[in-house]
Amino acid sequence: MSHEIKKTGRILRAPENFVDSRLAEEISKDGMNKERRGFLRRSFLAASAAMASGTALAQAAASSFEGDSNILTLPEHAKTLGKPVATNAYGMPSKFETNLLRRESPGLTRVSAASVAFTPLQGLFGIITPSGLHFERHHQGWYDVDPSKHRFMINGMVKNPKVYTMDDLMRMPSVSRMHFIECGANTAMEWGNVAVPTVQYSHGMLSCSEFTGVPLSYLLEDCGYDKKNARVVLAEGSDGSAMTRTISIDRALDDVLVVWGMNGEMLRPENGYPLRLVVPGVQGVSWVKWLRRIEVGDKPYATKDEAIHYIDAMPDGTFRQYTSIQETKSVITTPSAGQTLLDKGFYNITGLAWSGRGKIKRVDVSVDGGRNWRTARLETPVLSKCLTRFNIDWVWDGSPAVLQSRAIDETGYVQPKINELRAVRGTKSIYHNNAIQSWKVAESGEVSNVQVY
Ligand SMILES: Nc1nc2c(c(=O)[nH]1)N[C@H]1C(S)=C(S)[C@@H](COP(=O)(O)O)O[C@H]1N2
Ligand SMILES: [Mo]
Repeated sequence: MSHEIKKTGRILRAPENFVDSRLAEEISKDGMNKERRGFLRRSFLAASAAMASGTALAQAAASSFEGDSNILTLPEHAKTLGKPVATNAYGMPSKFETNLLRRESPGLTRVSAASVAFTPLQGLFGIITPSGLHFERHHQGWYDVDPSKHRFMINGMVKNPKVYTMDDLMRMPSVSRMHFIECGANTAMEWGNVAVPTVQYSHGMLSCSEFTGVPLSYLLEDCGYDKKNARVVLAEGSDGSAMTRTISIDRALDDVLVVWGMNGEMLRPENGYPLRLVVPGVQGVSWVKWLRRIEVGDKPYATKDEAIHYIDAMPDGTFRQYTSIQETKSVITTPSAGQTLLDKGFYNITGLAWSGRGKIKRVDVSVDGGRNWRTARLETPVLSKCLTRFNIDWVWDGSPAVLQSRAIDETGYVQPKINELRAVRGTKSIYHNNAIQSWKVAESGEVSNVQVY
């Protein structure tokens, strides 16, 4: 593929401020955060009760309906007037759902406003992340930028450099596309065999939305980019971190979007309101938020965000640069670490699969640590560079089990085991860990994060 800009060189190791190894050790020693586990146990109770209809669980529960006032007596809400419309002019989740939140990992350090809050994957259905739960990752905090004052410029190797207002952009022919965004550092702790306590913290720098905006190719044409000599574009954010990323011109002309819309409304401030870049299949850092400028150039810019950050430490001491694509990956979101199976019997194993190179072709699931595999059901739609939901039946016999999922994409790429990945990549990396994830189910029903080789 001509998309990737490949370059390998010896570069000094970046100062490490992402993983707080001391806290990480405490988590791995302690297994998991006790308070959090209590919450998940309760929420899983509620979730499995809600899921019960139409399953073996429903049959098991049927005998206990006798004498249950919740079904025998009409509830208050069946006999009274409801609240009037527009009491919540902007609709909010039920008061019974207020525990489902973006959270900061107990194992990571917040460096002033630069931080990350993870998406609670264990509590979500389907493939779209509700906008209020879309993960947020900022190098310098977030802003609520006045759209009437926001400007977007295209300059560099173009015939007509232009400055656009939001009104200019929103008059253009727009498209809407569903794509996942994953931070390159998602699942970073697993490189060092640090078992973070829940799927929210191991995989929650992952979200998926419908984005609306104008193709970057349209804007590049509008400015008359230099077709003969242009090799790359540089995207620049208007925030205090001056986030800057080089993107190859092939990719920029392919499926990159300059967007204002997310899930049918304007972007949320945390996610770059009023304008951000969408770079399908590529690590989150290139999806520049509060986008202010695109410069067309003829060589990679090697900015701070691509020369000392977001490089992959290899076992031979070299660093890989511009390894942008998020390779095929999947994870079981329920049952997952921190949850508890309350009884033997039927469970729906469910999870997410995605590939930065196209569509998911197949997901296999193992309940015995990778010895035997069964093919899961993929729920539609299955879209390119988008999350795909998978489901598979499982009857738990009460003995210890190790749950894994393995995704295969349309290029034939198979998601690797952690030891296969380590053999190539070593253990010093932070980024691009797409290994198969293992969840151990103990006899007690408690599910925890383990590594299986
Ligand atoms: N301007 C700007 N853009 C940015 C960032 C930033 O700090 N500033 N963070 C990047 C990183 S590292 C990621 S993973 C994604 C996160 O996008 P989200 O906050 O919408 O999930 O935005 C990227 N774009
Ligand atoms: Mo990121």
